[in-house]
Amino acid sequence: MPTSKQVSAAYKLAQQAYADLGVDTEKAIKAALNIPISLHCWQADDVRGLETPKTGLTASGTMATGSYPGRARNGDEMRSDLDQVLKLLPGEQRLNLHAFYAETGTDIVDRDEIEPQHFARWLGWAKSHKIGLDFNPTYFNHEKANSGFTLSDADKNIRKFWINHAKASRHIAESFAKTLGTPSVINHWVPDGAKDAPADRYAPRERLAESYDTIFADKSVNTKLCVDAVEGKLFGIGSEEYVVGSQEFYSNYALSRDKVLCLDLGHYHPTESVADKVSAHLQFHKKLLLHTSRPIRWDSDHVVILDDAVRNLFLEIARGDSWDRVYVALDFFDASLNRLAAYVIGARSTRQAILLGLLDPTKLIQGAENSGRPHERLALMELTRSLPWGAVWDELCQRDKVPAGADWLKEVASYESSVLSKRV
Ligand code: RNT
Ligand code: ZN
Repeated sequence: MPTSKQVSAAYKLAQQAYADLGVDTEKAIKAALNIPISLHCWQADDVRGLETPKTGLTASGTMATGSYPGRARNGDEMRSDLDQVLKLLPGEQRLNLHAFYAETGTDIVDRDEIEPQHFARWLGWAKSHKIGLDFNPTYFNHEKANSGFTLSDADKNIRKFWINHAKASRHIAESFAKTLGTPSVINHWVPDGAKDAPADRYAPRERLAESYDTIFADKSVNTKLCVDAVEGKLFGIGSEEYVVGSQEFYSNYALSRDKVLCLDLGHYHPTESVADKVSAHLQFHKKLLLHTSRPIRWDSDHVVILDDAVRNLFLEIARGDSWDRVYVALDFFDASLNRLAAYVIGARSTRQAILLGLLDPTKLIQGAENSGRPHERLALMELTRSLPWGAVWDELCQRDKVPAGADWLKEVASYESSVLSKRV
């Protein structure tokens, strides 16, 4: 592993290589450290939540596979794991909570009755780390989601329950924002859909729009503090044929209701490029929420790596200079490997992609394009792959006092032997 002197020496050379292409690495490092990434709490416990486990629930869209030892079994273990993770990540982080991580002690509180006080421990934790909190209503893993429908269910009472859950959730997000002094992005994703061809595709979508309109009609919530986002998808487990909240549904909904549209890297046909969608949506939508994920053949939610999908996504944000129009959040869950490492790999590769975007010699490449030299454009784009960005990354880590290279693996190993291996 490189010493701190070696990191600095390599950085000096890299700085020059980038300067030759008109890129200021100092500016890129600062900007890359300042872009918040919202860590999803649900990698820590394989999306189980902290409610008293219930039986007889149908799978509703999220599923972590694997049985690597060390899963966090309660809020304290989750926070302890996240403490450790935060030490290994450079840059600004946030935490993204799901409603079913409420801690209600011995009381049984159903989702339509949750309150800010049930997240007091999470809030205290966020305060102590000086980080912001984001939120998600949990419209799955619940007996009232067993039909496969929630906000679009044909049963009025089921819809009402979920509408009340969403309303309660928005007040929680608002209270996080007030206490922490930073807006809370609340993302609505419902699993609603059908395994096989429904006879009616229209009515559920009509009901979904109506339910959201009822939720957002609550004007007592300050939408500067509680920032609502909506997330569509192509298909899910049990909704292979029909998803009520499809991409078209949410794109139009968000646009007409002034909501943030969430794009998840795993929610499209495998040949579609989310990177290409960004500049199309940003002509009309004010802001986007990006869920970085890694679909393998389907929406498998593998740990994010620095693949072309992620890299190209942030290149697009850089080339369109759209940094202040996107919220960045992680969304993956893999139970087959050390979960802390999963966080570190996913969060660090997402920030590496951000850095790569900021290091892009855009002016030069666009100059080649604008003066009719497509071969130069292609050659320069290829060159960016082998530029010494890794040296810039190591310097970024060093400046933020977190391990460079793969030095963080040692910390993960020692936490595994002292803490995770004792969880049986
Ligand atoms: C599901 C969506 C959603 C969830 C989380 C747990 O397909 O991607 O964002 O993964 O809310
Ligand atoms: Zn998602």
